[in-house]
Parts: sequence; structure tokens; C-alpha cells
Amino acid sequence: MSTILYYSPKYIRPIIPVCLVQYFNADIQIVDIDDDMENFARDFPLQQCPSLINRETGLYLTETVSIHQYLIKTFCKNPEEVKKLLGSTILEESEVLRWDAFSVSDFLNREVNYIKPLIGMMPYNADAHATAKKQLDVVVKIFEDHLKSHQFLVSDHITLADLSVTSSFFFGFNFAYDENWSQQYPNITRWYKEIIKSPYVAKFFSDKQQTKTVPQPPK
Ligand SMILES: N[C@@H](CCC(=O)N[C@@H](CS)C(=O)NCC(=O)O)C(=O)O
Repeated sequence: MSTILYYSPKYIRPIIPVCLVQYFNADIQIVDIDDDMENFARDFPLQQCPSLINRETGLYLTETVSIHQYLIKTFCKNPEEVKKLLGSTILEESEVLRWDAFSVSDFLNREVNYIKPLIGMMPYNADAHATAKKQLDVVVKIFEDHLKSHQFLVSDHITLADLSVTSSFFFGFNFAYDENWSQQYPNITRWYKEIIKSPYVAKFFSDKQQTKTVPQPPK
């Protein structure tokens, strides 16, 4: 029985795991949770993805950062490329992990809390939404400031940090970050446009466009 990576096209966190499986041509079945809900829900009570399982060998992983590490260390056959992606010193490794964890926790949560009420995926409350905007702005400024003086998040080349944070920014660029937003955040935009062309993720991003409209609060 093969290893299965559970994902959903509706979700952000599985984007990079799916890209890594495809890029490394890993012997892993990519399964939409909606096509295998009974088995998925039985084995993953939180019903969150990405989730990785091999029911024969006992391989069982949740948590995006853990699955990123596992996929790269298992399926990238070039040790130099592994170091490039995950960092080649203790400090670089820690920085990559820092951005990766931040991307799928505080950053994505804040982005979702701001955008989902605008697109009808969460209830809208004006006060809560104003707070969500302030909280998101703090995070976005961290990235804008960092990318002002760095071409990439860590080191002088693409690492897992760039891939992971780009996938979280995708939620914004897809639904809310239009050209006006880009003018306010030129460094993030320059960096995002470069990372989405990287061979690790280019297939996923090839048919994705920056939104031309900004959703407005419900009246
Ligand atoms: N801590 C987990 C969170 C995973 C997670 O919340 N994934 C979202 C998709 S982006 C999900 O499955 N949401 C469905 C739910 O929570 O019911 C991780 O970092 O991987």
C-alpha cells in the first residue's frame, strides 16, 4: 500500500507539500480528502491537511512544517539541494524553520481572519474585522521590511521559507491583494512574482492571477 498525502484544492497549507511531491516525483499518492473522507476522518480526527500516511508501514505525519521536512529530506536525492532548501548552517536551518512555522500559523491565520469575512467564508463583524486588519498589517510589514534589504527570506537563494510563505501570500493575492496593494508593498510583490516562477512551484502557479478586484465588506 502506498503512502498517501491528503490535500484539498480548497486549502492553502497543502500547496507546498503537493508541489514537493510532484517536483521530486515522489512515490506518493496525492488524494483529495473529499474523495476518501471515510478513511481520512477515521485516521485523522482533526480532519486537517496536509496529512501524510502509509497504513502499511505506520508512517503518520500531520503539521505542515513536519511534512515539508520529511518530503525534502526523503525525496530530494541531491544533498546540496537539501542544504539549499533547508539551510546549510544551524542558523540558516533555524531561520528557514522560523519563516515556515510563521507562514502556516500566525501569518496565514491573520490573513484568513481578514480575508474570509470579505468573501463570505466567515461571518463579518466590523469591529472584529478592523482588529483583524490591524493584526494582518503588522505581519505584512514584517515581510515588506525584511524583503526591502533581502532578495529572499533566508540566504541568497530560494529556500523552503520562500516557498511556504509564498503559498500563504497566495491566499491574499488570489482574493484581496490587487495592484494598489502591490504599490503599497513593492518588495513583497517583487519577491512573490519571482518565487512563483521557481520550478518547485511553477506548475501550481502557472494558471493563477493576481486579483483585479478587492472584496468589500458586506453592507
Ligand atoms: N497545525 C496544522 C493546521 C492544518 C490546517 O488547519 N489545515 C487547514 C487547511 S489549510 C485545514 O485542514 N482546515 C480544516 C479544518 O480545520 O477543519 C498545520 O500547520 O499543518
